[in-house]
Amino acid sequence: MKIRFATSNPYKVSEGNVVGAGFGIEYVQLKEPYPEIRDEDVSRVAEEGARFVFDRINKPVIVEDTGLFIEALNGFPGSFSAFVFGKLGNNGILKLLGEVENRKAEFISAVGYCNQEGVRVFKGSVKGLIADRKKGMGGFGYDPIFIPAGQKKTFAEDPGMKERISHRNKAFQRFSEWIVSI
Ligand code: ITT
Repeated sequence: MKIRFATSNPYKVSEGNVVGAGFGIEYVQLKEPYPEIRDEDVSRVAEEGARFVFDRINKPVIVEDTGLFIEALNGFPGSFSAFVFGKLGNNGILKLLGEVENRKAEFISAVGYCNQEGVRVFKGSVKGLIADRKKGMGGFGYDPIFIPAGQKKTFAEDPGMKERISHRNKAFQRFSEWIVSI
């Protein structure tokens, strides 16, 4: 089964396909832009994005929105992670946190699927810590500064570990299970 995945980010497609392989699903990148609404909930962003693309192409599609929620920053950058990454990057986040002891953070991923019947959203999350400096060359985005709970390495240092336990892995597991069951 092939599923259209509207995203500008090919890494997301590869990570989705690691999960999809176990379900006989191939996620195929569709470079169809959509507006990201301003909402603190990544589910709402994914939901509205999926609806927008479906209305455009009139074919079933998923979009996925991810946020990094840092506890000591009251959940910032959260659903504004793409904008903040573009403006501040990982160095800016590390500077904002400074020597703060509470390094707790969570990645939350929401996959929105839209077809003629409407939209459904599937979520996945992983808790962890913000590292004291950037480590690793793999992955993308905030991966060099995120160490998942129970691990010693950042996602960027161990992309194989990321593939197994990430927020995206969990959200795609939930979506994939559902789509093959209907
Ligand atoms: P889309 O076209 O799918 O929106 P994007 O890369 O802009 O691609 P998001 O809006 O979901 O995706 O991402 C928000 C930000 O968080 C963006 O800067 C990403 O680089 C970063 N990000 C998303 N998923 C990530 C992950 O698994 N690991 C590290 N950073 C991630």
